[in-house]
Amino acid sequence: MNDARLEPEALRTAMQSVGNWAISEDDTAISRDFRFTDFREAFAFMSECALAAERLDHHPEWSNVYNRVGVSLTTHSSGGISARDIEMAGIMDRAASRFG
Ligand code: HBI
Repeated sequence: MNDARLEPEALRTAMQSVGNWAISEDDTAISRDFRFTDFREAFAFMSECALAAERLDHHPEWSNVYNRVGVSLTTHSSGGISARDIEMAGIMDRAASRFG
């Protein structure tokens, strides 16, 4: 998976393959807010995603307040959104879908 910044058309196509992620105004990151039943589920989600991030060597910028997890993904080396961000977003979508 390369770190090259996705061009606008490729980015639009790639965004169709993930859930309700928003592109930042400066087109450098994608973000999504996840909401779970309780803190336990939120933290279990974060734990699962943390292991995936290590496997991918692609780490989210995220925050957690009780049952909510806010996530932002960007590719530092290209200063924008790459296929790695899209891949990680899909992994997070699928992890979240396994909770209530
Ligand atoms: N995580 N989200 C994100 N973006 C990056 O560019 C990134 C990362 N984790 C590790 C990393 N870059 C680099 O340390 C490795 O690709 C070498």
